Amino acid sequence: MYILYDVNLPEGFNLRRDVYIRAAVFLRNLIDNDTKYDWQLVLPPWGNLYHWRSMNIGMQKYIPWATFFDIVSLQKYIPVLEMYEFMKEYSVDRKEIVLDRVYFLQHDENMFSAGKFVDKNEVASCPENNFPYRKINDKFAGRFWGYSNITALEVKCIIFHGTTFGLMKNLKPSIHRSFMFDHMEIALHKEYGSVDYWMARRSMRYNSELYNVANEFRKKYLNSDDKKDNTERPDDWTMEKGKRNAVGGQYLAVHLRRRDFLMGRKDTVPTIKSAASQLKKKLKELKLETVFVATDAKDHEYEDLVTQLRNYTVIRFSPTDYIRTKFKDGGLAIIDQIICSYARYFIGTYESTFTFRIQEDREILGFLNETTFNYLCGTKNKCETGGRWTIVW
Ligand code: GFB
Repeated sequence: MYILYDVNLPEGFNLRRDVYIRAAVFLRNLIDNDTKYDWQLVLPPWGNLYHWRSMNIGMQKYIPWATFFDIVSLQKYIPVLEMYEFMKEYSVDRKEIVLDRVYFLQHDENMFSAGKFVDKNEVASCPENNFPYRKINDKFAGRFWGYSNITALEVKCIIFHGTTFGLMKNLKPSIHRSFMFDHMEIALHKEYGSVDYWMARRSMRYNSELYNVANEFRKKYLNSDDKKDNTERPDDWTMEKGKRNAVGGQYLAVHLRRRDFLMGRKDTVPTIKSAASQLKKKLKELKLETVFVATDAKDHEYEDLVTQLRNYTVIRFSPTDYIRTKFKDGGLAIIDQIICSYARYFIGTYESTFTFRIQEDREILGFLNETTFNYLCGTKNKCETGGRWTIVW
């Protein structure tokens, strides 16, 4: 039995990583509740993301999960398979993949306007606009991650509100072999921040090559390694135990989110001048000399930051062409995230899911909360503290 899913097109990389956790916990529950069938999760290939615009690095489409994540680690939580493996397994000639049933999830707009939320899972008529499926002969064509050889026998539109657990009743494994949930982001976490949540999150170890690149950088430019920083951990995430004694390398790391965050989030995103002054203050307080900057800023903004912090060592990760081409924008994001996660102190950008994922990695590594849940203050000195989603083991 196969579960497939897709996410609202405009959503970014790091929200999609969160949706994976919802899907993975869903599958774990399914396996635990229904031992009759062999359930597997098909990993939706990465690509076509709004933020991934680097040029001259080949196509950023149909990217398998193994480029970013360690599949063996994922498999220690639930059975997963890449899309190309699914295609091989599901269709003998691989020419045509016909899914049995697609559920197109939609919000209940009335609940949002009334502000009253109750669980709902009702078949409804499909929307006239922005509905990506159309019937051609006896099958539905659709987006299907960009594969034109994938179709579906049936598409049901569902008004859904509730956790992923509520999706179980939509499965009819005695009749169908494959189910796809489109707009999986609409289903909420069964229990956000629970042990299950953190197990799934911990299973999302990165591709070991990405750790190697990040670790080399830490060693070469930040004098940081796991032994010194007290961040050693077992290769197998299931053997990992909770701790709070990570020290981290002698550097402060900042995630400075710019680009689309500069529009519509003016109150919570600082100017470069203000970011520099906040960093200076913290560096002085912590008696640190080095700042690692993870950012999507334009070069001139980064140069401006370096100038303002001229009395400190300011450094960012500059990939070789080989690394850029091999790991693409998603891999570069992860390398930045890894380096931030090993810092003595981390400051992020308020409400950025990129920042959230770094905070989670630091929780797993065992840093004190005070060194992790910090945000740059926005303009007008608006300082947000955000929630502290601490780890449970
Ligand atoms: O991951 P993401 O959804 O985080 O989008 P947010 C940010 C993307 O921009 C990443 C790049 O996937 C990266 O490709 N990026 C951002 C970075 N910061 C860095 C960085 O420090 N280093 C590197 N290498 N790349 C969401 C948006 O952004 O915020 C949504 O995706 C929406 O569209 C929402 O605007 C509010 O959560 O920061």
